[in-house]
Amino acid sequence: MRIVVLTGGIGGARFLLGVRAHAREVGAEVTAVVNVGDDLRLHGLRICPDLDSVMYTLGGGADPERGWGRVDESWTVQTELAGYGAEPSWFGLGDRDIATHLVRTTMLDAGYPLHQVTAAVSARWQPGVRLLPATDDRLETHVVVDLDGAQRAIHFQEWWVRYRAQLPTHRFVFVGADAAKPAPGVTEAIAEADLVLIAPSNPVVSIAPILAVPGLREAVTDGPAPVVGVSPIIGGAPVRGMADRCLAAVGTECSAAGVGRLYGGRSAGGLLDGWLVAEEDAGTLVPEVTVRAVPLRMTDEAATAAMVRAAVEMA
Ligand code: GDP
Ligand code: FO1
Ligand code: CA
Repeated sequence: MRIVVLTGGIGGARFLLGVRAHAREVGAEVTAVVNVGDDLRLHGLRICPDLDSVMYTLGGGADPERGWGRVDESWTVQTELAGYGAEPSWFGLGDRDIATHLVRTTMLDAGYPLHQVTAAVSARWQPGVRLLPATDDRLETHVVVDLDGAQRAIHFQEWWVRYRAQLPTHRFVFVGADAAKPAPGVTEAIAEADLVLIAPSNPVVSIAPILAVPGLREAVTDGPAPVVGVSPIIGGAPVRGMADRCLAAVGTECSAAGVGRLYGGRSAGGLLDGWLVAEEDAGTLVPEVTVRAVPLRMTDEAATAAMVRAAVEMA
């Protein structure tokens, strides 16, 4: 059995722990198609937050509290950068994390495409899941905000890390999406999949940038595999993070129903065949979509694997 998961960073990474556990139980292969819209270039380094959250989490190197960056981290370089007044100082770079960015940037600068760099860098971590960036091409999420009395587009990371998503926010723009191609292996994995899972990731800044890559959405909707999504919203609120701010900015109700309808039913031109919601949201209706209510808090790997089993059963 082959499972493909569309995923962002922290939430998707925890979900993938459950997918991997379930896959080991039933002998399935898992390919994660990971968002690259968060990526940024800083202090000369290419940083891929969602790929790294997934890689570190599956590899056992992630800081479990933060969800991003490394466990047992130190911040000596960050302090030295501040000593030079090197801006931006608002984005935290841990010493261990910087090694990942150095290796990745060196390989990218040598001309290796991101999907090859991802395979090389993640080999150290033995994630047990194939990691593919949604695209090898430039695709960056920028956010149109009101700032200093004018409308401006700022990088997603500045919007989230520097301003904590507290600026008046008009829309999200996936810079480069139109010219981007699915990374080699992505549409092939989807075409051969027995099941496509939409992780309980942020629908607006994690899943949408993946689907914005021309040909990727169609590969899913026209593909052979049933598509089951997992709601990141429980009882009208995200379990963590700023998905509520994102949904508000795109005019979508912050609810399991709202996100289900945002993804839409596959037979109505949308994405989903099935939609897993929390028990608190039992009774959620999404036109043309089979909805099922199950425990949806990823409290540990077994709880998450149970969610995955429910998704597989729906398919
Ligand atoms: P990011 O890229 O680091 O923001 O991570 P993702 O986009 O992959 O996931 C963020 C989303 O994960 C948030 O919207 C959370 O609501 C969701 N999330 C986190 N923990 C849980 C959980 O235990 N259950 C569910 N259903 N969603 C969760
Ligand atoms: N998130 C923060 O809130 N503050 C940070 O200083 C920060 C640094 C950082 C460094 C590397 C990395 O891979 C991720 C980092 N993140 C940080 C998380 C990042 O903003 C993620 O993109 C978001 O969590 C959403 O995916
Ligand atoms: Ca992300």
